[in-house]
Formats: sequence, structure tokens, C-alpha cells
Amino acid sequence: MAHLELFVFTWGLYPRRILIYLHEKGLLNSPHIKVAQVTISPTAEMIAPGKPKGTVPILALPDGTFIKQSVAILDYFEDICDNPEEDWQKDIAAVAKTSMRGRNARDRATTREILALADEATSMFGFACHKGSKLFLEMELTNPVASSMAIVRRSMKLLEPYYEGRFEGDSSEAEKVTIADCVFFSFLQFSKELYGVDLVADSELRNLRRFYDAFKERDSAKIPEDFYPRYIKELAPVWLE
Ligand SMILES: N[C@@H](CCC(=O)N[C@@H](CS)C(=O)NCC(=O)O)C(=O)O
Repeated sequence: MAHLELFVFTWGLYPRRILIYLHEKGLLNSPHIKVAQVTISPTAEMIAPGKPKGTVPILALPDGTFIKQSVAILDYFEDICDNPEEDWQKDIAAVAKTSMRGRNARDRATTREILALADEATSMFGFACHKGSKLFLEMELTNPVASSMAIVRRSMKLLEPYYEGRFEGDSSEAEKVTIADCVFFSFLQFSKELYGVDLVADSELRNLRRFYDAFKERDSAKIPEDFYPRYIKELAPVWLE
């Protein structure tokens, strides 16, 4: 019986952080984790039986409480794998890959730095989309200044040095994927594949380009041709002047 229920929609930027993570952690098919798809109402509400109001992902716990932020969900999974208490947590930990936060305080701080920068860039990108993509034209006031990608590109420059020497084709790299990599990749893929914004195209972002190109070949990251709903895929990459 599943002890945890994860509410998502597969192509969503934030839910995908968790789905990529679970795949990398070796937990995607765990009998203890049920992945429930929400339906999106015409007013953009995320609906599913048993799901409270609010954005996805949401993780329902056996004690009837919920974790409602993607970063907290990632930490929760890492915590129960690092220090399992209940039997079902021990089952999960037994099959899970090793820590994806880093092996010592220094590495864990680096993971948190990357995660904070990637999360911040994701929020700013989302805001820019709401102000400049045709997808939101009917729902929101547009604003050409607020839809500029300049601030997001600045975050990319800050992230670039963190990927020096990483994802260089060394097979041991597979064991070193972190929760921050999952968060960052989910963002880069969403911005490029859905909104047509390639944030690592700049020739100065050599490390990030290598990270993106390497990660997108991983099983956790692959997406089919028709991954995004057609009407969204048609409107999202159209940027208003
Ligand atoms: N800070 C939240 C953001 C989650 C989020 O915005 N999710 C989107 C889907 S990718 C959503 O549910 N949007 C619907 C809404 O805003 O009501 C997290 O990290 O989990």
C-alpha cells in the first residue's frame, strides 16, 4: 500500500523537479509512493481527489498532513532516506540511491547555493512569462519591461562557475546528480522546450550548456514529442512586443 501520494501534472515545471528527482533516486516505481495526476480546470485550478487547494506538487503524508512546496518535498525524501524511522521509510531508503544533497557540509552548502539560484531564476522566468507570453494574454496585464529575460540571464551567469568540471562524460558523474541539478534541469528544459527560450545558448555559458546537453540524455529527463499540451505549446513561445 502506498504511504505517500504525490500530486502532479507531468509536464509542469515544479512537479517535474520531483519526477526527475524520483527517477534519479531510483524511487519512481516505489510501491510506497503513488503519483496522482491532477486535472487543470478552466480557471487553472489543480484538482484531484484528496488534494487540498493550491499549487502542485503536493505530497500527502500518512498522518494526513501535506508538504506543499517542491523544495521541501525534495528535502523530505532526502531526510527519510538518510534517517528512516518507520518501516515503510526503511523500505524506501533500502532501494534509494545515495545522498543527492552532498557528502559533507561543504558539498551540501554548494548544492543549496545552486538550488537557491535555480529556484530564484525559475520564479523570475515565470513572472516574465506571465507578463510577456501570449499564453497569459487573456488572463493578465502584459508588460514589456517585466517580460525581459535580462534578470534571468544574470542568474545564468552566476550559476555558470558551479558547473565547472561537472558532467564531463565521466561515468562516476551519474552518482553525483544532486537535488539542485534536478531543479535546475527542469527549469532549463521547460524554458527551452515550451517557451522557446534557450537560456544556455550564450557562448560564455559553456559549463551550463554541457550540463544541459548531458542531462537531457538521461532517462529521467527524456520527453516524448507531444509532451506539452498542443494549445499551450502553440501559445507559450509567442512573445508579445
Ligand atoms: N513554489 C511552488 C510553486 C509551484 C507552482 O507554481 N506550481 C504550478 C504548476 S508548475 C501551479 O500549480 N500553478 C497553479 C497555480 O498557480 O494555481 C513550489 O515550489 O512547489
